[in-house]
Amino acid sequence: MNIAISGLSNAGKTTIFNATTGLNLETTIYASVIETPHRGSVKVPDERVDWLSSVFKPKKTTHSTIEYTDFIGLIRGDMDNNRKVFDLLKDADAIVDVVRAFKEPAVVHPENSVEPLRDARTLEVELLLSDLELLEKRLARMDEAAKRGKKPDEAERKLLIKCREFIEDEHPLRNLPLTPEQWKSLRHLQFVSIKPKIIVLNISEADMGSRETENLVVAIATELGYKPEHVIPLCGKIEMEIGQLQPDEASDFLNALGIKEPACKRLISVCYEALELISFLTVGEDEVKSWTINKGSSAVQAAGKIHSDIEKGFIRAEVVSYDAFKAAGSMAEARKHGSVNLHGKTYIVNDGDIINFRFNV
Ligand SMILES: Nc1nc2c(ncn2[C@@H]2O[C@H](COP(=O)(O)OP(=O)(O)OP(=O)(O)O)[C@@H](O)[C@H]2O)c(=O)[nH]1
Ligand SMILES: [Mg+2]
Repeated sequence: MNIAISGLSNAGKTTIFNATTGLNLETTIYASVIETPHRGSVKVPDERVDWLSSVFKPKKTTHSTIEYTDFIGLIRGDMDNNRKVFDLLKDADAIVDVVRAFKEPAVVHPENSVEPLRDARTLEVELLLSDLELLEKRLARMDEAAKRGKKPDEAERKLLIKCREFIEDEHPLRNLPLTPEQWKSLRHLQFVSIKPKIIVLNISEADMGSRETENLVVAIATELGYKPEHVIPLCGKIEMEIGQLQPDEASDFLNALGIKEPACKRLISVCYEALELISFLTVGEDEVKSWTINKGSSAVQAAGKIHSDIEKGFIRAEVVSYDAFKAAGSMAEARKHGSVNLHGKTYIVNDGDIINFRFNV
């Protein structure tokens, strides 16, 4: 999974990138100019994988991974600059917009004042403008082709016009109600406002847990049509310090600050929820591994995630839930309790299912 960190310049993008990846890249008080995006990969923390690994003692333990990218800031109205950022967003599964709420006079704000609601709106508008440009171009090309005698694909034309109207009403495409087939038919156009988005509100240390912060979260979520849980207030500066610590040191620090979950974990769990992702697990002496799939995936789709041969030759999925396995303590005990069940191709996989696929090659 690839998550692109975006935002205006100096909002704290690199700070959040450092907090989530544990890296320690330079952060500056002036807008940075970099040619290539920063990339960092992190393990998705999952206690279930750690526990299963302690039971099976496999040769290899593999967590799911997330790749974060961090690049230059978006600039209001500067399409040439923003296009570079959007090219990166096109490859992402989700966008994390960092919105500055911290007040630090030494750090230059591109709009010369700290106004989080305005900036969150600006970031959304820039996505809409980019998609609008793409739509206009596409529709113009269809019209030209029609003039030359090529019969237009009416279904596509209608859909694109619907998208354009939605954007002109200032709504991002991610909120447009469409059928799965329509979503699929839009995919190749690589719209950016179609991507799931989460907002990180980068607050001052003094505002952590404050009533003002709570109100700001609600204001941004309401105004821009986000679920409030998809607007995450956190103090980038502190989170970056936490990201540099060893886990045992970090937990003392978190307790002292009253932070329940560090940013690196919190962002991942919110992204999983927003993207409707779940994990299933495979276990054995060779490897304990977690696999990320879409919620609602069938057993045969999960098999395909591992290998196309397992999908093709699928016979049965032998499934035990993580909780039942943990309660039983071993596969033999879980079987005795009747917790291990055989399922066919259409079984809908649950988060935390431990699966052994039986297949023919
Ligand atoms: N006080 C305070 N300062 C912060 C916080 N987050 C970031 N900063 C500071 O703000 C400045 C900009 O942070 P960066 O992380 O470099 O911001 P950026 O969005 O990556 O900036 P560009 O890459 O230049 O667009 C740095 O001096 C950071 O130390 C915060 O939560 N509180
Ligand atoms: Mg930066």
